Amino acid sequence: MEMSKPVVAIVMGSKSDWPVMKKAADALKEFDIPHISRVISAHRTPDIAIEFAENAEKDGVEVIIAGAGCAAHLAGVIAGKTVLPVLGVPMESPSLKGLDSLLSTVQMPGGIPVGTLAIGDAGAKNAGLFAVAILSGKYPQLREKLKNYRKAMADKVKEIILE
Ligand code: RP5
Repeated sequence: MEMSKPVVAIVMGSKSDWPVMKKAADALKEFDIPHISRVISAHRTPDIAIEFAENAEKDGVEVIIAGAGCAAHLAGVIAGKTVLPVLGVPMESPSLKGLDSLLSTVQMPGGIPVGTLAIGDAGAKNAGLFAVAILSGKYPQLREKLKNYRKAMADKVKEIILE
């Protein structure tokens, strides 16, 4: 695979999101996909959010994963400034357990899509795996690795005998 620069950018609204968003990075690591993880806030650093999204394509990024919590507009703001696929991960929030983040991320008006995953850890992990699936259209070795990954998962389940 010819990937020298990061092809996936993981962005998140706060450093407090990192323990969850690290699951996306871990999934990418399993597939040896170069990536970058950084904090960008749609409301605290809106100019940086726009600049990042405007430059992502020319910087060689192919998929963006954006995690945010509460009034979670980061993924939508970024999607408004790039045609790269944007995957949104809603963070579990203290007051509404992430339902606020989920609805803010998933309810994009028709025209500017954000591919929204589940709230929290599962969503972050699946965002990483979804990025692999998207990239596997261009990098065929990844598709094979993904098939092996699924097979290993199935094999583990088949081994389980409870009584
Ligand atoms: C959002 O607000 C972040 O994505 C985070 O999930 C949430 C809380 O941020 P902190 O107060 O922990 O910085 O912008």
